[in-house]
Amino acid sequence: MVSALSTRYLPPGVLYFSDVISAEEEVAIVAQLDSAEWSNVLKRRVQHFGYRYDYRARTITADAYLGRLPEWLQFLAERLVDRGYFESLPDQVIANEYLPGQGISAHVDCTPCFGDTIVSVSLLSACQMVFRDLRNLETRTVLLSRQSGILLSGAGRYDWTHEIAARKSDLVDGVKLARERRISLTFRNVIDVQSFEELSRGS
Ligand SMILES: O=C(O)CCC(=O)C(=O)O
Repeated sequence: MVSALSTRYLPPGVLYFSDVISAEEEVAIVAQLDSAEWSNVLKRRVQHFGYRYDYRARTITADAYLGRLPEWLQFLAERLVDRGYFESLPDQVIANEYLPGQGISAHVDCTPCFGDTIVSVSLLSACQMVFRDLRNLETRTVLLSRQSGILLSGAGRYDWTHEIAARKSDLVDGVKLARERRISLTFRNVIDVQSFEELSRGS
């Protein structure tokens, strides 16, 4: 495990970048999220923007459209395009809140629902994300710092799972790092809803 990331260490198609937002922007985004309603459908609280994602059915349908991203997320979506991380403007964001001890199990983001590129921005706390190669179970553990971003594409998006262990601290270079409340913002592009509905009908 390394904390200062070399591109060679990351799974193929994964890119890590620090300082994607400023401390002031982080405070403003968290204030917006906390002034809205968090959903308790999962063990961790979530909020969906752009399109609602159905965790049980693993789908996004046309009636799940919630409207344009709010301005306070749109500027970040535009920044991710300006910096070359996305080719087209992401139109869906899920905010996940993790209290110390909470995590997210190993998964590959819904393949028919979302495009090739996914970016997750970390707010308020660092934590480790574990990647596992589905083909040979090789693992890579990556420290996500506060205000950083991690981009998943290609093999890192489709052939590796990612997860955050449900624990209160991470061991980083032999040092125990306590987790604080962490919020992540995951930006995605919903694949054309019409095609998706055709896909799910098997046509
Ligand atoms: O919290 C994160 O950074 C990852 C979130 C995630 O994997 C997801 O929403 O599918």
